[in-house]
Amino acid sequence: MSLPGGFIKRRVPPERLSQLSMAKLLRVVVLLVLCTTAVWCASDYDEEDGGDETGGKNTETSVDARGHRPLPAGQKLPPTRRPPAPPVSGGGYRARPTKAPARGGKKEPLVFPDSGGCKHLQDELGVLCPTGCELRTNLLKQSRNVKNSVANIRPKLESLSHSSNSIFKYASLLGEKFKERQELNKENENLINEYSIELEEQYTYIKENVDNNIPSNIRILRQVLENLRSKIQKLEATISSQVENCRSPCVTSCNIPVVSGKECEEIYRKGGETSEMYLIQPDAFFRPYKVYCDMTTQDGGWTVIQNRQDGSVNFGRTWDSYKNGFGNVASNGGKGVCDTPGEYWLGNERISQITNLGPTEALIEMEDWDNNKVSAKYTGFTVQNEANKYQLSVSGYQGTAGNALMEGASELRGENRTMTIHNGMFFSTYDRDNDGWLHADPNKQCAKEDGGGWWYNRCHSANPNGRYYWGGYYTYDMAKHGTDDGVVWMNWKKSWYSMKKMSIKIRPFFSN
Ligand SMILES: *[C@@H]1O[C@H](CO)[C@@H](O)[C@H](O)[C@H]1NC(C)=O
Ligand SMILES: [Ca+2]
Repeated sequence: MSLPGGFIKRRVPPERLSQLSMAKLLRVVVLLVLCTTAVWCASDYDEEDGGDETGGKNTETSVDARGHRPLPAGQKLPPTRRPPAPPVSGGGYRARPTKAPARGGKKEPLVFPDSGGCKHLQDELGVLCPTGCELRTNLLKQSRNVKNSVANIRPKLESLSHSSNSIFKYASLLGEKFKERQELNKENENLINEYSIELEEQYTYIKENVDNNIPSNIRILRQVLENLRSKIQKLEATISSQVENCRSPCVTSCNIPVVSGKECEEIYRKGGETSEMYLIQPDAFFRPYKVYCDMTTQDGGWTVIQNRQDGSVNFGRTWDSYKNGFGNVASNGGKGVCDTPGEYWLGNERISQITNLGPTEALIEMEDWDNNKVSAKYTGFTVQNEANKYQLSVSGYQGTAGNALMEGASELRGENRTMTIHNGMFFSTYDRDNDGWLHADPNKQCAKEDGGGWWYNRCHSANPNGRYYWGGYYTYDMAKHGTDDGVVWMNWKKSWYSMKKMSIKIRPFFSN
C-alpha cells in the first residue's frame, strides 16, 4: 500500500506482535510472583508469633457471652430448683474451747511412719507430683506443634527458592533471546526499532525487579527461618531441662503425720495443728485418703476441697474425673513434710460424703494479681450424692467477695441475674450436662463453654474451676469459646478477670 510522500507504513509482523504481548504478560506474572511472596512472608511470620488460638470462633455472638446467657424473646426461665435441706443430725461438734494465748512448749510429738509415707499409699488422687512435671507435658505438646509448623514451612521455603531460581533462569533466557533478536533485527532495523526499545524496557524492568526484590524477599525469609530456629532452640533447651527434672518418677518423700480423723477438724482436735497433708477417713467402710488441712485460717480445721494457685493442673475434666478427684494434694516444701498445697479437686464423692456427716460450713477464699484478698463464707454447705447429681445447697453467707452462689451476679438484673445463681444446681461437666441452660444445640452447654466442672446454672456468676489465666485480665478473644471461662468471681471482679488464687475449704459447722 503506497502512501503520499512515498512512505511505507511500518508494520509489525504478527509473530512479533504476540512476542510483544508475551513480554507484557511476563511483566504481570513477575509482579504477581513478587507480590505473593511478599504477602506470604508477612502473613506466615505473623502467624508464628500469634499461637493457635484462632480456630473456629464465632465473634458475632461471643461479644455478649458473659456469665449469663440471655433468654430469647418470649422464652421463660424454668422454675428455680429448690436446694435440699442440709443434714440436721450427726457431726456432734461443739465449739472448741478458746485456746490459751500462750501456747506452752509441750507440743505433741508427731510420729512418722518409718518408710517415706506417701509412696506407699493408694493413688486415687494422683501422685504428689512437683508441678514441673505437668509443665513438661504441656511443653512437649507445644514442641510437637512448633515442630509440625516448621516442617510445614520448610517445603514452602524450598518451593519458593525453586521458583525464584526459575525466574532468574527466565530472565537470563530472555536476555539471550533479546540478543538473538538484536542480530535478527539488523536486517530490518527501521521496522524493528520501536519494538526493540519496548522490549528493552521490559527487560530492564524485569531485570530490576529480579535484582532488587527477590534478594530482599529471600533476606526476609532467612530472617524468619533464623527466628524460628532460635525459638526451637530455646524450646528444646527448656524441654531438656524439664526432662532432666522429671527423670526420676514423680514421688515426693515427705512424711504424713500419723494423727488422722474423719476430717481436718477432728485432726485439729486430736492435736494436728500444722497446715499440711494428712490422711482422713470420714467413713470406716472406705479407705483413708490424702487431703490438705488448713489449720491456721480462722482457727483452722479446714478440709481443702479445691485449690487453684498457678494453673499447673487442667480443670477441664470429665464427670468421672470430678467424681473421683484429681490434681496434686501437696508437696514437700523443703522441711520434709507435705506443707505446700498443690492444685486439686478433692472429688465429688468425697465432698458429698464429708458434707453429709453433719452440718458443714464452707470458706471460699480468693486473691487477685495485686495480692488483694476477699472471701465468701457459707455457714451451710451440702453436696448431694451422685444419684442426685451432686446437687449443691448453700446458706448463711458472710464475707467480702459477694454472695455469688445464692444471689447471682450483682452486676446483672432480673432474670439475667437469676440464671447465674448456683445454689440448688446440679453438677455439670463437659461430658455430663445437668445445667440450667436448655438448648437444642449439644455444644451449647455451660461446662463446654466455661472451662470446668461446676454447679452451672445458665451459666455462672462464679467459676472457680475455670481456665487459669496468667495475669488476671483476659478478653473474649483469648477464651476458647468467647465466654468468660476464667477463674471468675463476678461479684468481685466481674467477668473478664481470672483470680491468681482460689480455694474452697469445708469444716463441720459448730454453733455456740
Ligand atoms: C438481659 O441481658 C440482655 C443482654 O445481655 C439484655 O438485652 C436484657 O435487657 C437483659 N434483661 C434484663 C432484665 O436486664
Ligand atoms: Ca443444658
